Amino acid sequence: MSAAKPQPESPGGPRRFIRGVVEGFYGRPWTMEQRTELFKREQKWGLNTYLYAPKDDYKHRMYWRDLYSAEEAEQLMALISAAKQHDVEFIYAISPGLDITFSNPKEAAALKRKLDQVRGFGCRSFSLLFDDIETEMCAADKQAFSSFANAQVAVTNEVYLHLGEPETFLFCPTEYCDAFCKPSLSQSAYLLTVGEKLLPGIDVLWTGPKVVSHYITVESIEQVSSVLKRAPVIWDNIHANDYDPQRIFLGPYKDRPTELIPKLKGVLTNPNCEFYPNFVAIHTLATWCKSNTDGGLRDVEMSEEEQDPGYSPQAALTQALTDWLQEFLNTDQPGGPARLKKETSDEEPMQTDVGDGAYVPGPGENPLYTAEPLTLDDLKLLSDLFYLPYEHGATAKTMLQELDWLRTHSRAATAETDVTAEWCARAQQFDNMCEAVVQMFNRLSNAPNRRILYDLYNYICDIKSGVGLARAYVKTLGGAHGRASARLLTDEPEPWDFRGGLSGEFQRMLPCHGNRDLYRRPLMTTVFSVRPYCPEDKMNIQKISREMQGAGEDKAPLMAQLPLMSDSLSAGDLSPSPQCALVLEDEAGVCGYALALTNARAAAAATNLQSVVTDSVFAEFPCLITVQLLPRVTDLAPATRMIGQLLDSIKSNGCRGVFCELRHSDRRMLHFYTKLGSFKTLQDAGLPADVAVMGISL
Ligand code: GDL
Repeated sequence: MSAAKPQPESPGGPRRFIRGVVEGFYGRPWTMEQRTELFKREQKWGLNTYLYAPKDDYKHRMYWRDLYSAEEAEQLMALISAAKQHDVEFIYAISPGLDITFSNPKEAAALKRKLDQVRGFGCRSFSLLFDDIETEMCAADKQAFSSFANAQVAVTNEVYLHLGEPETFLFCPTEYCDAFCKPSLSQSAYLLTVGEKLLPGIDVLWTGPKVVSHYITVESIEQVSSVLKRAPVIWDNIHANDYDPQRIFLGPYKDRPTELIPKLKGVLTNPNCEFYPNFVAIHTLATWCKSNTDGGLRDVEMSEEEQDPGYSPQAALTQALTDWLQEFLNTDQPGGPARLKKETSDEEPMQTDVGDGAYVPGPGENPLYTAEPLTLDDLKLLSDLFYLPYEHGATAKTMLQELDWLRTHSRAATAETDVTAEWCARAQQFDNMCEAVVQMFNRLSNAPNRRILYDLYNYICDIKSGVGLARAYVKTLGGAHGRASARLLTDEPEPWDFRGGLSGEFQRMLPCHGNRDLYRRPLMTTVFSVRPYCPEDKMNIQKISREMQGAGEDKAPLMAQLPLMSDSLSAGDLSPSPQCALVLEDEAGVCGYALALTNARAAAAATNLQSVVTDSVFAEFPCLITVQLLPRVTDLAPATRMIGQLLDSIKSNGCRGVFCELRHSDRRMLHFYTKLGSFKTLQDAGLPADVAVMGISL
């Protein structure tokens, strides 16, 4: 069942490892010219597959039943034959899931008719996609099929057999990643049915643990393979950017150990919507596919260079950027500068836009503008600024760290009258880094290959402005007056001084501000870990609870506070439910905890404790949790992680509602729960004046 390693294609030999690109994103599809360019590159880099699945192409998804017109047919035929010429397998995908009625035989007939038409264009490989659709079946289908999976599998098998069991036939399930599996990967009735009933010649697409997976581990693939009863083809969204118009991904293919290769049927990357900037995404995937998989055990959590002897993301990136630089400097492009073309080519151009007599400035006249050439360092910086969905590149991280340091060590923050020499030196370095971004922008916008530039333009403009704002801000922190500060403080800002439009305003108003903890983590010098509670932690927890209950100017003396069930839980008078107690630790020891009682009412009754919550709260939110953090935990991200883990365990214990009791004087915890955003105030009536009750349904 496990797929072979990448190997030379041999007719009649073992089935090949599918490696290439899926055009599977939302938004403007690529042009036929771009797709043909893609096939050339794929061939050059050793990739062998292209999956045609542009979400917003009318006849791929919304009007899937409609046949192609003569003109469209001609274009598709040309495309399929271009793929063939470049040894690329063209897989035609169709997404009927928006409105198909599985039980109506006319629908299967419509699918067959459409795919027969495409077969007539020379295509031999096909795919049915059921991603991103409603999971509720219509009344007619409910009558005919016992489940959604059965309906999909029936129609897929029928179409596959109709097409004569093509060598390559892919199926994308509706539960296409761990996160979508209900209730979990190993218990998903949907996927178990797919695994059992989908004909064995059909391969299954899978995006990994999440839609956009940070890591894909060997273990996770072994798990899904055992459910699906076949090795999946990874549909990798690592470089997809259709979900955020401010981001594009120019970092290397990463965090997928090459040990995966023998465990998979293939890998297809669904990259950025912009065609030309995908050079790095596709080039590095090709390097990964070619990598040597011999070697001992590796761990994706290990540091980058040691994690995978067969593949180094950094080396693959440098290789890709070196080749990409040549592409940028290629003057033989539509819209490229004729002047350069003339200088670099021996051939006389048939026609140039400067005509025969190219302008030569006379003495005392303006010299011709000569652009500084783009460098490899520029491209490295560009890639660092637009790296990967879960990671910024090294320079971007340094810039964030430096800005954070400058902010927290400024005059205003330290109440000093002057900034120190160190502050000034670091502010200067930060300014230099910002200047490098501006210079990179200038050289990029003068590069001869306009097609790549235009695809990148909005992004580089955006980062240039963002960097400009940060630069001006640092100047004001250092006490600069004049233009820099005026730019930030003016009453009449220009529109580029408040970025992001309405969506930006919404984000700034949300409690977690888009939950950017990911990028704050590298700024922290403290390393926190969350681990299960053990009996030796009891004393520490009691200590933290007492300390926090008594801390704060406006807190009543401990003895005067009304006892809460949470106090008994923290004091150890009530024991937390099994697998429902976690502690947070830093280098100095335990600094926080999260404990839960999954049946709080029963525990209260058993110990004769008075509870402040009403019976209706108990009925809907049976589980009590209590969380506490020492003041040295200033970043709430690790605590958020801890509570996330606790809620997961509570949920897997079968509990569907959680509440917590909070004292109004405990502002920190009130702030924490409010910031989490998901906890709502449950009960006001009948509570002591000092107490609030918040809860969440799981
Ligand atoms: C998805 C969609 C894909 C989209 C991607 C990133 C799959 C199977 N489907 O869920 O079309 O481009 O997310 O937004 O990945």
